[in-house]
Amino acid sequence: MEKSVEFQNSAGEKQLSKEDQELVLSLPRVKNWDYPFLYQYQGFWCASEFFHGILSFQRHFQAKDTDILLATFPKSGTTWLKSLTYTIANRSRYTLENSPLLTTASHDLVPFTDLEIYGKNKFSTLEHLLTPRILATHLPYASLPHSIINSNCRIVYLCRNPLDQFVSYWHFISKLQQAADPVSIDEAFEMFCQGVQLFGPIWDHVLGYWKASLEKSNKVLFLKYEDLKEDIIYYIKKLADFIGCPFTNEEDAQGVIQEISKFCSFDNMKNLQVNQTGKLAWVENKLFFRKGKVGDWTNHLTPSMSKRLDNLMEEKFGESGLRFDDLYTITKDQKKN
Ligand code: PAP
Repeated sequence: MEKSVEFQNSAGEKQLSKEDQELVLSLPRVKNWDYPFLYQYQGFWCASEFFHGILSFQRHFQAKDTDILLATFPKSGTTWLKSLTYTIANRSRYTLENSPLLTTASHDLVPFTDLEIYGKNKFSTLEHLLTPRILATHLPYASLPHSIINSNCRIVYLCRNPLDQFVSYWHFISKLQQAADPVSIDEAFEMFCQGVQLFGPIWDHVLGYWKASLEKSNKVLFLKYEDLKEDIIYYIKKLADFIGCPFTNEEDAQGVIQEISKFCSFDNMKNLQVNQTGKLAWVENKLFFRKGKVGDWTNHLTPSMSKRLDNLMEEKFGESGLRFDDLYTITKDQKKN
């Protein structure tokens, strides 16, 4: 397989230059259950098909001060964050009744800048995005293009309890692969605990943005999926303030924030026709809507698996000030029992 790796972009075109192919082939790699191989590039694991987009994004992207970058580890609530940010930022352009989200998936309205725009050479998309441009990435903070770090553009990071993130990812990839014999959750979990997952290790990803948010709180807003589930009204206001589109007292009194929370809710988004039957280029939209719950890991992971991950998270996050007691409320309750 060494020299027969096909360096296609996600549109299936072979695009990596000879030099970049050599770069990728020089990287450490592992066989994994989600992609045939993952390559370790700048400390994170990446599939061969994403290199064209990522390298091109890193080398050429020019951020504007007005840009908003949504950054997530896969399956941490990206789809939800995209809908919320798009709706908040464009509420003077579109009412909820004529929102483009009613007919277009949030992944199409807020495309992944690296994988989708640079990965498929769709540069005209960048020119056609509304202002503020809302961009998205799964890249770790340390691997973002320099112009994002050096400009005044803002970054919103959403993380999720790694136990639920893992379960969500395992379901997603298993459905995507449609394999007769999908990989067992135990096998996938073993690799996850070793830090091997697309864009992982998850703890490095989370810590990179966590530290950046502490150092530059005006630039990086750090959010947790579980917190949004707990008090979405508070976090919609916080998000709106952070991206420079605060709600007026009048909007607040009129219930605009509540309406946005309902509009972007899991049930409402999941049941839209576009998300029931529509497709992105590579996947059906409905795969991005499974349960949308906190704590589904209890239905899939054994107590010994959750304990192992708990210990691992304590080891990785212990010193950082990022409190995982908040995230692991269910684990804590279980421990009490
Ligand atoms: P991505 O990173 O590949 O784009 P992402 O949207 O982060 O995927 O992950 C999908 C998860 O978000 C699913 O979680 P689950 O598997 O645990 O159910 C999905 O259900 C959940 N999700 C999607 N939309 C919403 C929403 N509006 N509110 C809450 N959760 C949502």
